[in-house]
Amino acid sequence: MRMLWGGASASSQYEGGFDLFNKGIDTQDCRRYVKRTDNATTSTRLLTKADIERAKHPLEGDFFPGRKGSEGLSHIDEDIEYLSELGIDIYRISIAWSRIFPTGEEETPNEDALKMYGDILKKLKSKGIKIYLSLTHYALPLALVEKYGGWKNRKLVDLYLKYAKVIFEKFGEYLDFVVPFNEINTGFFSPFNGLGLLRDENLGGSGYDLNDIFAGLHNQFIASAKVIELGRKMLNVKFGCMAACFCYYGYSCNPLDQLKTLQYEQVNQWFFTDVLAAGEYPYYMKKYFRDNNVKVEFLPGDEELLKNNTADFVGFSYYQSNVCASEEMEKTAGNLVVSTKNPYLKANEWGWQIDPVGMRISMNKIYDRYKKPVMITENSFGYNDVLEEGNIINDDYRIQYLNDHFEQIKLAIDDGVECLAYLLWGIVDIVSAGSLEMTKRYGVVYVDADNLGNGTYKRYKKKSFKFYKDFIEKEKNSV
Ligand code: BGP
Repeated sequence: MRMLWGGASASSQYEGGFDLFNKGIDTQDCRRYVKRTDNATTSTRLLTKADIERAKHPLEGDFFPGRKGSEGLSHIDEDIEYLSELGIDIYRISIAWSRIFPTGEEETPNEDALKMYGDILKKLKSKGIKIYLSLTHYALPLALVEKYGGWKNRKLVDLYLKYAKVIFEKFGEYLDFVVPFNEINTGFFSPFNGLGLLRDENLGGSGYDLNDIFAGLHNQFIASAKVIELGRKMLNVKFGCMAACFCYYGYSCNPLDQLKTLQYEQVNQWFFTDVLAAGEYPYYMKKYFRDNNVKVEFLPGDEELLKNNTADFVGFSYYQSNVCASEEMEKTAGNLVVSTKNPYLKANEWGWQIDPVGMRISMNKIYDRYKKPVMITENSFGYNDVLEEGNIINDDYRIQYLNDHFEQIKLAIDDGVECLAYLLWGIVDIVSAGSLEMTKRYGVVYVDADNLGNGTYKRYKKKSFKFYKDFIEKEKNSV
């Protein structure tokens, strides 16, 4: 099958429609936009009890970007036309669990929400677009955080399976690819809060207990395996796992920098895909758990479940590469924070380092490790695009970024890597997951909205729209 070219988005960053069809409040609806500090990192908050109270009872002027997204649900027909005009083969969307089960525990699903998603999937299929579904993209019903403490409670596995079963029953005929969890390796140490753990300031450090983190991850691994086991009985789709690929380089040829780089990649990247694509916990995590007093509770049958329900392909999001330097390493929340700049690379205003060759390196490393097809599930260049006179957006920098990355993808395929698809992140501009900023734009279609949700939400094609459209057409005609 020819490699597919498409796009991707996420419910809480795209949809808006916060109060449509009695949606339950979820963890992404609680993340309040906090003006960015003047350095390149963002100052978004992690979820605390106070944040939840504030989200339930907002103060004057509070803004929760996940509740507006790019107002996608009210522009869905127009946006699908853009996807069709681009000629994309495949589109990745996520479904908000809390639309289907507002508290996560209702007896029956929300039929209005199911109809809404069904209409979207039908429209996409009517345009000949394959569907890649993320069952969840960081968000979980807030009620499950408050009642069970989030994913650290094994109860969530059953509730998640119940949600997945409804999605498979209702939409199975439309689905081509499914991933149970978006970027399972970034949910816990970042503002995304994919585990739904409450940060406890009294704990000091990152505010998390490492045992809660790895209990939550184990439950997500088990949920992923159970979803794949169920889905293989019900559907004819390919199941993926997905991790953010950070592509690490040692700061120098100092062996200590190389050692730190190896360790950083193991804990922050390979651990997750080793479990989900190879089917078992890797040796190096046993030492990590010993050194950090972490005890992961395996229930009877967990090992077989993981071994017998591995992913068909390995998805990864790729934006940038990073540098690991032993003297700059610092441990937080059981992870190493990397802050070193690469003198050979340029970066965007968020400090993300532009490295097309890193894409080729990542594709080779992932394929070499698992000998399973890879899929680039997110890629593009975050930039504060300017809407010029006549509603023009001259994003030549994004065209350059995409062109350079496409070249490296083709070189990786020439190396022998089997790549299923490339998905451009946020084809229509969406809210940034990390910084909650609308001005960190990735798309080839501009959305007129600012970081506080003000604007017309009108869409305007960027210069990169034609670039991507022409590229896809050339790809289709080249086979
Ligand atoms: C990934 C997420 C996406 C997306 C992307 C870009 O981690 O899967 O949701 O947002 O990062 O990051 P950001 O939006 O923070 O710029």
